[in-house]
Amino acid sequence: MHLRPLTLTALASSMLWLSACDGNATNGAASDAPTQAQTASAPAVAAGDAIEGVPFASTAVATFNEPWALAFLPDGSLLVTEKSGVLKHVTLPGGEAHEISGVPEVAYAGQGGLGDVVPHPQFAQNGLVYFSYAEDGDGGRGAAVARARLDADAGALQDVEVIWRQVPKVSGNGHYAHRIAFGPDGMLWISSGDRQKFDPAQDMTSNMGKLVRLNDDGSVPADNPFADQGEVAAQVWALGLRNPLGIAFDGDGKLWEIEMGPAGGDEFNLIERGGNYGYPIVSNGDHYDGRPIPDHDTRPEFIKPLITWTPVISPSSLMVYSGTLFPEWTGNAFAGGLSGQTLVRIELDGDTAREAERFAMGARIRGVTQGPDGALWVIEDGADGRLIRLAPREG
Ligand SMILES: [Ca+2]
Repeated sequence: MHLRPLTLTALASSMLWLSACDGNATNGAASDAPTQAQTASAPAVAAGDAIEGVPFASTAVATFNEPWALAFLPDGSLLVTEKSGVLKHVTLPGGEAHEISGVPEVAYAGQGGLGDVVPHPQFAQNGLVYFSYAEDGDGGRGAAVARARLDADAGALQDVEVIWRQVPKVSGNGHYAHRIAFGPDGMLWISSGDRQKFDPAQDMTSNMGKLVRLNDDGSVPADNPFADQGEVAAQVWALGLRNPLGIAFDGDGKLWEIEMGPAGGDEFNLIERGGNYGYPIVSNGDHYDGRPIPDHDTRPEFIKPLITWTPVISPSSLMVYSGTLFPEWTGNAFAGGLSGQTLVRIELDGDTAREAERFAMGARIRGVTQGPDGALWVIEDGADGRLIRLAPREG
């Protein structure tokens, strides 16, 4: 790994971002569509808004090279992954970033590389972080999830242990998905994309195109819905997914999922135990080569999405907001959009959801999360992706 020089923001004002600490480190960030390097290098913003035309104050803190995920730690610092295989520890409010050693070699190509990062719910006690990445192996490539102990003082991951892998490994560099979340049940949830191979999403001998639920050590819980159907099937909680780049629990413990559709048909779903979401048999989008895929309403046995987007927004990430800094948004979901260059606000109501608002962010949004004080944080896609704090405007 190479240490990359960082463009840092000198913040003019001393903002007490971390004075309150409700510690909910919602995670978010992910990838699908090919990364397009932003043409103009985005300089760090020393003062004023980083984004024009949005109804909140925005402050850029640092820039990263193809950032993919961001996650807050209990002390108010955060971790940021870069797709090439670099993990950085970022302190606030200054945005100083320090590379963390010990990341395994990643298969950096296309949509693949270092992916998500999430701290264990008891990180303050055990120091464990979980991260996903694309790896080479027999037959091709696949996503892996590892856990390790973060020694922030030493700037290193210790005791790295791979606890899950996509099977089988296949050709290509797309649709890893590999988003990670911990549920209120303490379980580890992994979104596993179809690797652009379609049929594995319905094949229970593969964990591709699935939502996986594991114990925090990677073992399989006995109460998973397909626990009696074999080793791989036992991991599966839900199936028929394409490229699920965002998973997030709400305050009631419901799990919401957002995924990229093919040509059209991005989806927002409420995940049900053992549910089949129908890909590639049904989709409200169609194949890129123009061949139709029957829409969801033709096959009611599959769970249909609560929201579909055509034209697509290319969702990258998902979080459910639990803060109060934006009091009118408490309990709403937020999704980053890549091609849409948006942050989408989604109102959740019982078992339903609707798009409420779409903010034009002026850049592909790769990740979104919530800071300890209830600010929203986004990270842009690309070679100079900025880490940006969003907060209500004063007055
Ligand atoms: Ca269709």
